[in-house]
Amino acid sequence: VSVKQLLRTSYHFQPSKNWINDPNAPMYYNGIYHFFYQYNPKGAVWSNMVWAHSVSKDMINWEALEPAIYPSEHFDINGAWSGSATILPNNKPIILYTGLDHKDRQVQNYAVPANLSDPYLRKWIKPSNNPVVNPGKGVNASAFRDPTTAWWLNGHWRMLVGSKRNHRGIAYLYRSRDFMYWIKAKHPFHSVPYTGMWECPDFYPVLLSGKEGLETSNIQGKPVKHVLKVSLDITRYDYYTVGTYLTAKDRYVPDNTSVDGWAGLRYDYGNFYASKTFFDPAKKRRILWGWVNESDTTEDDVKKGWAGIQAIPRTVWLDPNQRQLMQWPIEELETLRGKNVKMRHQQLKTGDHIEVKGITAAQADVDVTFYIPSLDKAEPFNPSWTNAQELCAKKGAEVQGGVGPFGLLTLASKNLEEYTPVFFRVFKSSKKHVILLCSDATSSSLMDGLYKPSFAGYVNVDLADKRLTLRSLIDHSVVESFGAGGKTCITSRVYPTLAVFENANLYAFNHGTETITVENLNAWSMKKPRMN
Ligand code: DQQ
Repeated sequence: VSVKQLLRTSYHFQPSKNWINDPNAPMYYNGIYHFFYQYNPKGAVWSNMVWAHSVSKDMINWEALEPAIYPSEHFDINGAWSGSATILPNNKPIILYTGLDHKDRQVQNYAVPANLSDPYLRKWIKPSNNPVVNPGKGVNASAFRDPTTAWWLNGHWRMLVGSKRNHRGIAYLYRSRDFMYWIKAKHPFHSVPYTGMWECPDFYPVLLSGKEGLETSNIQGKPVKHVLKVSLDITRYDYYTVGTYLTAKDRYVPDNTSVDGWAGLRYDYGNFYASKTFFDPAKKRRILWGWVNESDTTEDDVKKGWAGIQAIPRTVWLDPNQRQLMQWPIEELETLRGKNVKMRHQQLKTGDHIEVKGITAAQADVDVTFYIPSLDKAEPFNPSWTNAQELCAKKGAEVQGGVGPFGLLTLASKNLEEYTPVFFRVFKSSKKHVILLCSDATSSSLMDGLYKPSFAGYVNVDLADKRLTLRSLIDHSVVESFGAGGKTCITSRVYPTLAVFENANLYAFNHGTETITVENLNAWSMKKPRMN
């Protein structure tokens, strides 16, 4: 394997080369999943944006097609930026996307398949009545982009466009009867001061209970809440709120348990941006795609010849507590599971790190249930620790605690010169326990110039059954982790120099004073799918 490809992922979505970013217009059409994404056909840095296109029957094995949308007309000559698909009645897909026009203004365009009987929908046309939405008076033409999937209600289509005005982040609402002639609503759909540009908004209904997903327009007569997600340009993270769609006012109001802005909930407390969901009618689920950027240098990316991957698609649904979402890798991923090893009722005493042997630890899926015999020695929680990432930076995997840190050492070299720990730490506060999940890149690599954050998030569970679960998808230079069945997710990019291929190891560890039991651990070697 050439040095260039040493850190390339195996089962995460990637084209064969070059730069990728945002997922665009994921959709399902006549038995095929379509995935478009921001792509630079000419190199491994962000530039020359086109819509690359891949198709799949399972969202795991992918076939690359020619780019579907690329600059060619006055309304997109300077770039074809992000957008979304809507399936119109009679099963007709249509894409809304942002074009950078000949004056570098951001305008919204549409594109439709040239031939609906081509199962792959290879060719897309951009009719000459584009653009269908201009920035208009009072709208910042250099901050007006990323149209959402449209939804139908009371005789009109509606869609959102992300924007800002001074420092206020805004989701503008547009209405149309025919998808061609759009009028801006008098009031923004939602806006929040001091949050800056809202990129890639996403708005969709979720059922109050159960994992089933809903079509974006399908809300009438159903007990639903709505989710609004925005990608904050300033922090480069994706934040969402759970709330109510006031259909009479055509406005969105977050619940009082949901915080707007960067103190709010995140899909992922690591590297995950510009995400977008779609409804999969084949399996009646809502699926989330998110871009995972590199954490190495631009020079490294140019040397590698590639940059950026997509996270494994995740099924999303409302937590029974109705205050947050749950996420889990799509079940199709399990078709890649090969050799399986297990660990059962294994005690982890202070200082233990026990190897999980017999799988390809650099390319693996690990699912573990930890049992916590006693919570008595949990460290006191200081209420000033509002920032999980700062707490993880202070109390890393090596800092002894009471209950934890315990978890997995992923991508670990033999003598632990390199390792990426994914672990829990349990604290005691006056009312309840506070659980921290960390995915700490600090010790992940001996290489210079890397961004190695101590990503972390709190996990809102009560520990009544004294168990915590953790699933980690390990794929050479990415570790994607799901705590407590998908309550808290963290994705880290890491670039080991020693812990590569067969020199990568996996351990279960405990650096707390209290013994923890690995009640059940399953680890699988992962096979390589057909990837573009
Ligand atoms: N990336 C696209 C924009 C979007 C940004 C351009 C988010 O449409 O706002 O590549 O990463």
